[in-house]
Amino acid sequence: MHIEADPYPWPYNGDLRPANTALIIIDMQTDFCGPGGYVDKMGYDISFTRAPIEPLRRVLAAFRAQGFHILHTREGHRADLSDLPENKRWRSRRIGAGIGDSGPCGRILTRGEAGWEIIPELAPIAGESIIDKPGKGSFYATDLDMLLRQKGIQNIILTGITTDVCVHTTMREANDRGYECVLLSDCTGATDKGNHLAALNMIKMQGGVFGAVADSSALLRAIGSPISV
Ligand code: C5J
Repeated sequence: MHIEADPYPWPYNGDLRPANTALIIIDMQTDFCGPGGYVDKMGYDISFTRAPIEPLRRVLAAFRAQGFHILHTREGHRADLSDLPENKRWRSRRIGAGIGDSGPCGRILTRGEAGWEIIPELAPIAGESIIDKPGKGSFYATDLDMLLRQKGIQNIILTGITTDVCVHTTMREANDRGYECVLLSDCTGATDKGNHLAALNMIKMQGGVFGAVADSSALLRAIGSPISV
């Protein structure tokens, strides 16, 4: 089985099964897409980072029904900020959304605070792994690679926010580790539309330098799931 994707039908070897394929949902937290969160405080239009919620909800329901592996990530820092690089804090304060400072949703990007939680529409359920990460990539300073290897994962379907930052960094990290990756264009979003489109384009260069790009309807069609789950 494969899905219609650009620049090649994905995965490359046609071996797409619930047992060897993981859906990774990156940072669908209030801080990145909710009112009063980090992205909102920085002054960006959160409609761009909220756009993936509905398509992602449909993919999540279909994947749960078919028994695919599902993992969620959360970007955030320890309450004492001991894992927050000083330059990351400085830059966030400079744009008016200091990590660790108080905001409308509690301390910004801080573990345990309301803004750091995954939004209710996409909340993890029992059996789904959650990866807490201090950086943009989901492999750096986490046990994600170990979990994927233990589960026998070969294919990764990347979704979440933001396309050009945490999703892209994770896709690059995964690709270098030999995972076969696809990014779902309508299940991702960025703080800037142009950056979202550029990030999609970068994946497709050089015959698919980081993998491929598809959309959720192609995926749902391929796995035989009704598009309107
Ligand atoms: C950012 C993320 N944009 N989840 N984080 O700082 O992409």
